[in-house]
Amino acid sequence: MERFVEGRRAALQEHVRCRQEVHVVMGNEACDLDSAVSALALAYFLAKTSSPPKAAFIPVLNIPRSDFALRTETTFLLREQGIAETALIFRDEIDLAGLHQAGLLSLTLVDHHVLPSTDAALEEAVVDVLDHRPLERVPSCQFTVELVGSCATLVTERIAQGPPGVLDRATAALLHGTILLDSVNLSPAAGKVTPRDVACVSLLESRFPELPAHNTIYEALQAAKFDVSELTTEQMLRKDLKTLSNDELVLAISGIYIDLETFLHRPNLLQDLEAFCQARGYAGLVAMTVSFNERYEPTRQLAVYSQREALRSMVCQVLEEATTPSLHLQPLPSPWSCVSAYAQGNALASRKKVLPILRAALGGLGATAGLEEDTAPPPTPMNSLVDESPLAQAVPPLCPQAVLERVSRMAAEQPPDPDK
Ligand SMILES: [Mn+2]
Repeated sequence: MERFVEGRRAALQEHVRCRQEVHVVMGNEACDLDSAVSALALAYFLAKTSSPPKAAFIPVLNIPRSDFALRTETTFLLREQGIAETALIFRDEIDLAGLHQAGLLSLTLVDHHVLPSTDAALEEAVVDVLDHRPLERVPSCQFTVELVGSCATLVTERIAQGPPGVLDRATAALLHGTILLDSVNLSPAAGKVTPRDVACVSLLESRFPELPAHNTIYEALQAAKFDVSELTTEQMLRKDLKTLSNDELVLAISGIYIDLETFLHRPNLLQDLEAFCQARGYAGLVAMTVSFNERYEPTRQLAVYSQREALRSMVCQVLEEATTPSLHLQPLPSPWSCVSAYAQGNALASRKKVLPILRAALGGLGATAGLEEDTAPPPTPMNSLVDESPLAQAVPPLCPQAVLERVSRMAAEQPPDPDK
């Protein structure tokens, strides 16, 4: 697999130059782990088994390269398997429409089966579909759409039906980790796993007995999903972002996965906040953080940033005085005069509860406010912990394992795009 990936760019260029078929295998626009791994593994399998292999099989990650760092569980698993990020081909690095116009493109869709309207022109190029979500539209080509826990299960089955000896260790590890993550560690309680997912995990383990234990890989992937330590401030702000707007301004609300004090003391924070808002036309930004203690109780903090003093005061006042629900905000020291920081006493008030408060405030600002909650370009495929704390529904104390499972289950319940 590693060598296969490393040769893709050259293969693509060579085939374009010689006007030979380019067969792209591509996942959905959220580009979650399942989409990325299914594309890589199926393209690898097709390249190994197609005879004569006159087409170049190219796995494409359906996001711009600049968004890849946000997919922390994917960057983690690929790095673990020695797959070079630089060799991957992202959506902004291949001209699919151009290839199609030149009559060179074949397209296999994995982990989705309906192209977004912006890609409607590519529909004629689709030759195969592997997906595990309910059939929305019957593809006009051959397709495998089965309600299993992970598209990686369908890819594993496809490989298992093919000639022996194709599966290598890295591909097996990618598929194995993906099925475990998607099926919430094969936990029946989470309601994601099917017997076919279990069978594929067993099959991969029988071929590669050295694959790590389920819990080890599952927990590592879950941890990687929420590990933002390597992200830049801009990437942190973008990872879990919503916006509200009226006819005067746009306000950003970012979920942040580190504690507020650490966040506020990041080097160049103020310049980064300013640049982020400037570049995107945001008048201000509300950063909501959530973290969990050893007993898995959430702590929430909140910061309001704007260079426009009047706006910042207004947003602060609205949040301080909110009653449905009351946020019980207590001011925290802030190193920056244009940032107001708070501890949020009401730790159960997730972003889902805070958004309507802000939306109402913006409505009061613009006279003819046509309010819109912007569902910006594919947000991160992960569930937002800022929206849904595992304790948001006030469950009685549980053992840590049960809480972890609950968090995982919530993560798994969300479709790749939590805003849709
Ligand atoms: Mn999937």
